[in-house]
Amino acid sequence: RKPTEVIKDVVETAASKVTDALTPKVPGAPGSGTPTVEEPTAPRDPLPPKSEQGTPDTRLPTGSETGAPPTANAQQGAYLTTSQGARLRDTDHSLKAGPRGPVLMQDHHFREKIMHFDHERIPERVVHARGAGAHGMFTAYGTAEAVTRAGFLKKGKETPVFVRFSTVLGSRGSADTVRDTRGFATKFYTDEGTFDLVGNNMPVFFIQDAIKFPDIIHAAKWHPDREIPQAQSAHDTFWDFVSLHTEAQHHAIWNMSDRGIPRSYRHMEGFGVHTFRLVNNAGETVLVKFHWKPKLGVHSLTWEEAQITNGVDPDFHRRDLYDAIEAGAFPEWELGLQIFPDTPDETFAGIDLLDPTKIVPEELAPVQPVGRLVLNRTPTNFFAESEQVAFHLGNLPPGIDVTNDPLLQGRLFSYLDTQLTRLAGPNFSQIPINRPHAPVNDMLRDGFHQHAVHGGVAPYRPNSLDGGNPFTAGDAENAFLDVPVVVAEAPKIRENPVSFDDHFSQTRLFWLSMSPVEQEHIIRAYTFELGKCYEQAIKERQLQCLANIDPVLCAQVATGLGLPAPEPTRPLADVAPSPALSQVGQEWPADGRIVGIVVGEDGLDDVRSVRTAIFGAGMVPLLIAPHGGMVGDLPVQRTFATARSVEFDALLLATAPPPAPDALPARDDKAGAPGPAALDPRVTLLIDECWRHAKAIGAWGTGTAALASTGVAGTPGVVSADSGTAALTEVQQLMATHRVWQRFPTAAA
Ligand code: HDE
Repeated sequence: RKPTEVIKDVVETAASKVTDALTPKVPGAPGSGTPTVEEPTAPRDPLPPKSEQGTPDTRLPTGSETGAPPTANAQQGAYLTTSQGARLRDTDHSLKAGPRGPVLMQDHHFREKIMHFDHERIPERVVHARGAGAHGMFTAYGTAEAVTRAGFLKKGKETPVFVRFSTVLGSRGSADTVRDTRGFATKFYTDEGTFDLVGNNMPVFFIQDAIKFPDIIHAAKWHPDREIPQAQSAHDTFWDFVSLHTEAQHHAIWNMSDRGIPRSYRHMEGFGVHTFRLVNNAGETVLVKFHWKPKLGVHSLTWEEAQITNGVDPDFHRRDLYDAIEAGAFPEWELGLQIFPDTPDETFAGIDLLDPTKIVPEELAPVQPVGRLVLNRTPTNFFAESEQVAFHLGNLPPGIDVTNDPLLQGRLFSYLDTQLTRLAGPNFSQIPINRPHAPVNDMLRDGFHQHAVHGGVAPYRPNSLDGGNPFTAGDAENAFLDVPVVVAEAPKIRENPVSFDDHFSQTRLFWLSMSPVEQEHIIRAYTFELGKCYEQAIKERQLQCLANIDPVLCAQVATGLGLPAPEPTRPLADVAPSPALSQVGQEWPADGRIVGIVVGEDGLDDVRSVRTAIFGAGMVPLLIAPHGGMVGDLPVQRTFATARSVEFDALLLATAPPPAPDALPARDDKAGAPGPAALDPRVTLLIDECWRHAKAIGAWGTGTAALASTGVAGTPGVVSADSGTAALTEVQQLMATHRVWQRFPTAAA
């Protein structure tokens, strides 16, 4: 069929989908959902909603009011045109006075093309600039119905979502696997208005009051004189701030833990951080914290893996997200709630629920699952969707309300404000990815980049000229309720509640909740980061903070820095650990995990069955051979020159290949060395790294010789088997715990 016919079909289907949703309802008519209210004139049909309020999936015809043809997407027709639709003959040559002559100013096509290109970039987000998004579906279990009237949490309700993951500090082009907090922002396109849950992969924040956000971000981003380092916290200004400003210590220890270097977005928890207030149909309220629990468990990179990945594949997390979705290994999370009674003091078990530097341990308030999120579609266009998506904490449906957390309150201002420059004006909610799926009738008008062709003459209330439309809604029409929380009579002051002064007890709680391996990683992270600072006073001040968290932690970091370990300046908090905070000690599904297989020209029957078994287990095989193309009838994904261990989660060896001609000389090949290396040095490196990064390694047949020659045979998590499938079975069992944890040294134990 001709492209024009295909496009016509798409347009017609899209248009018919939205017609129903947008058909105006007569106010007060049965089933209209609009209230019968006293209006100054007899009600008449409301005007149709804005033409551009279609969902991102069902783009409404742009100009239906002007009689212009409908558009299903931005590219129509088979011919190249100007932006005004005139067909073009040539776009490769500017209009010149003769083939060697000057370019003519009248070349309007040239000027339009270059003008548009000159303005293709928009300002990057001031924080969370680097990110990647995906579409998905949220399905509610119905378990939250008792505590909230929010329709998208009613049993079985399906709500389309868009999620954007991000790092905080780096620029748009920075690497994915840096040590940083990750953003986890979810836009639920609910029938009752959009709900944005703008969270992070850590449950606490550096500051307790939004007024300090510029301070922490100025300190954590690059130094203003040289604009380095990029996407790093290992520098003086960051540690200067967090050591002086001790409420940041709790978030800082999360960053120094393995949570700061996630294996992938699919392996991260998400947290709403603040406490929110839910309200049900009876007007009863509870306080809640939102949690996302990944189906694959929480899993992180090792520090060395993260650093190698920064160079080998700076887009690692972005690629992983898209690859997993395209391979059908859809990333999944459960949304859960920690629910607390809405008491006047807004505390639970002595923990101030308005303090965003505090968690409530799951052992005290279990996370109750209320729905499931599946990401199943990658964006069609990165800029249009992931870059232009705009989140805002004030996007709340009826049934969810905010609390007085001063960090949350400040965010309610910032997220709208920032879009004015980033998305160039106040009409960013008309950009397709930001359009609500609920009908909109908002009386907001004009402004830069207005896409809607509003009808009517009375965008004000009350009016008689537009038949009184739009009408206000009440409880029966599911209007949003600002919960009438009593505000205590109090003086206007710039002060925090006293409970906000406790900066160390939960930081210690986190430290004590870590397994010895995780504690060791934290020690190394602090030692690395402070080791990259120049100012002695900053290192000493942070060591003092560490002494107030835990003397073992402080002593180990001090040794690494070559500095004396100070004594604590306050009694160590007596806190019970929260085992739920550790990512060690459980078993998880291995969906979408990648298994590298070193293959040669022989033993391909075994390789074939291993490959099939890996696919069967929902994982992905990555064949690594001395050359590209095919080995036998199997496609090669990586050569020894292009493979690096950080790309896969476990390694299988079907062969022990001798050095290929393109290998660099190994240590053994140098003059005076005992003899040529038996194994290609790049395969030796793969084995060494996998072993150091505690990944499962398996071999069979001639592959077992590779284990022997690298000296790893017989060590924990290294399997020699009679056949490929036998090796895979054992390796798969090892992968369930994410890593062979006993390979890590644990000096902190
Ligand atoms: Fe944000 N934050 N933030 N933040 N934040 C932004 O909004 C801000 C905070 C978070 O993928 C900005 O559209 C203030 C906590 C995510 O588009 C900006 C404060 C949490 C994203 C902004 C905070 C977050 C942002 C930059 C202190 C976790 C990326 C561009 C009160 C609960 C969203 C933009 C995306 C983005 C302000 C603190 C999460 C400037 C003032 C706490 C995931 O508005």
